[in-house]
Formats: sequence, structure tokens, C-alpha cells
Amino acid sequence: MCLLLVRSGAERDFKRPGLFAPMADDAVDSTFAQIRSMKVRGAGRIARAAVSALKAYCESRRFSTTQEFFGGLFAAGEKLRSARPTAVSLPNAVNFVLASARRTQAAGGSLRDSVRAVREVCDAFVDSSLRATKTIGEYGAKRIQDGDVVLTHCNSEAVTSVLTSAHAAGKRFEVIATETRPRFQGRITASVLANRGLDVTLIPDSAVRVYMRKVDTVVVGADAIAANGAVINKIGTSQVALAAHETRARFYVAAESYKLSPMTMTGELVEIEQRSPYEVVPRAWLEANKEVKVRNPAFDVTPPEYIDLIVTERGIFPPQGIILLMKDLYDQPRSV
Ligand code: RI2
Repeated sequence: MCLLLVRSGAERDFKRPGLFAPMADDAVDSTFAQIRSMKVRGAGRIARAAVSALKAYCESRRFSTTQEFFGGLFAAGEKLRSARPTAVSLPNAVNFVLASARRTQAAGGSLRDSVRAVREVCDAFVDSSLRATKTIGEYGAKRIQDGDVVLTHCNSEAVTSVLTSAHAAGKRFEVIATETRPRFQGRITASVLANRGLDVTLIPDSAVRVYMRKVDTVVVGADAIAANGAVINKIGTSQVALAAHETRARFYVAAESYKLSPMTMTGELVEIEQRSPYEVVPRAWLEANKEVKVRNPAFDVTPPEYIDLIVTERGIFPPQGIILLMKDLYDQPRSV
């Protein structure tokens, strides 16, 4: 798992205390680069990777003063937060650590205690994220029926947790996974589920409407959920939702509560990431067809009216009710 690669790097740095500032910067810079290039991808994984990089910052350097420690930490958080713009799990995770760090700083403890407190909050976030994925699996599995055909799009840990958990509970169902162009994350889903013994069929994205006639339930993940219950997820999700709506297939979203976007409570929009055209066509093709414009939005928005339920680790909500959870979690729009 990508996260483990990042974490093991961080742990290796910690075990070499003779290496100071450059290692700390390496951990943050390399995690930033891995998130940006999608070597580490998936909204939950990028959140945990960023927090693991903050922990690496704490562990791989000897700081002279608390001011130096906190200054570097806030700068690292700022950088990591900007690695990708759409998945709100990333700023929410970083803000969770930084908000706690601000409280620690205000309490005025020793440098040693401050570093330890921040490390502990990083561990707490990663643990709670992994537990949330497991809990979502248990809750969501109750909504999968024997004999169902379940379609999913892209690759979401929350979704694979639901499907794996339903399979482990002895339910017999078929999974259809879309390829998910242009980066083919559907192949990851298909291979992960097949390795766990599930019955999986991979289809091109363009075949979704053809297969939707036999689909009972769609389960997708989320990169961000807005205050009105709209779900921002991998490009193509809204087309899948439209096709599910046409055939009356159930449409579920599986997402940890840190995918809720608090900024949307005050009217801000979620930025949709535009990625390189070379993910869509080879460079040589574009050079030979210079007059063709290529656009590559990474995400789209599924309106709440196409969604039946959002499964979180804090319970299952209709999209119109997600605002209640959001208000519960975020007393102020920008803080966790
Ligand atoms: P989990 C992914 O984004 C997909 O859109 C996926 O549905 C979503 O994150 C949630 O994934 P990308 O990083 O957090 O592949 O459930 O662009 O794993």
C-alpha cells in the first residue's frame, strides 16, 4: 500500500537521528511530490500520507527552539495542503494536526513535550482514519444483498472495505468495476477484489449504461462532500449516477467524515483539479494534432438528488442530512 511506503520512509528517517534538516524536508517534499504525481492517490491515503510526513518532520530533526519547530511544522503543513486541490481529506487532515499544534504551542510546554504531542496527534489521525474505513465497511456491507450486482467506479478504499466486508459476511454478489480512464484506477479495484475472492468483471467506462440494466446497487467513494449533499468524486461518477437513476439502481457513497468540506457551509466551491492532457493522449499524438484541445478534469459533481445514502463511520445519512454531521464536526467553517 502506498501509505505504508511513505510511512516506512518516515520511520527510517527517525531511526537515523544523525541526519537532521535535509531529511525532514525530504519527507515533506517527497510526500508532496508523490501526492501531486498520484504515486500516492486515493483521498484517504493522501490524507494519511500528508500526516505521516508531518510526523516524519517531527522525528527526523533536532530543533533548537519551539519557535523553530512550530514554524517549520506550519510551513510543512501549508505545502502539503496544496499538493492536490480537490480531495478535502488532505486539508482536513493537515488542519487537524495543525489546529492541535496551535493549541499545544499556546499551552507553552517544552520543546520535547511539544514534539511528542504533535507526533501523537499524527498517530491518532492515522489510526482513526484506518478504523473509519473498517467501520464504513461494516455499515455499508449491511446494504449489500445476496444476489446483488454491484457496480463501482474508480478505486476507493472505503468502497473496497464495504465489498470485502459483505463478502466476508458470506453474501454472494457480483461486482462490476469500471476501467476509470484516463488512469485506469478501476484495474486496481478489480485486481484487489479478485485477489480477495470476489466475483469481478471489468468494463470500459463507456459500457456503464449497457450494464446498468442488471445492476442493483452502485457504491462509489468521495473526494469531497458539499454542505448540500453533492458528492465530488472521480470524473465519470455523475454519469454513472445518471444511468443508475434511469434504472432505479440504488446509489450509495462510502466516505469517511473527513471528506466533508466545511468551507462549503459558507458558500465556497470545491475546486475541480485539471490534470495534464498527456494523461489522456500521448505527447507525440498531441504534437501531431496541435489544433486539438484536450481537457482532463479529474473529478465531477454528483447532485444530491441522484444519491440515496452516504455511508460514513459516524452513521448512514441521506445526502440532504449530511449537513447535520458537518455542523456537528465543524463548529467553525475552516477548522476541524
Ligand atoms: P478513498 C480517488 O481520487 C477516487 O476519486 C476515489 O473515489 C476517492 O479518491 C476516494 O478514495 P484519486 O486520488 O479515500 O484517485 O475511499 O484522484 O480510497
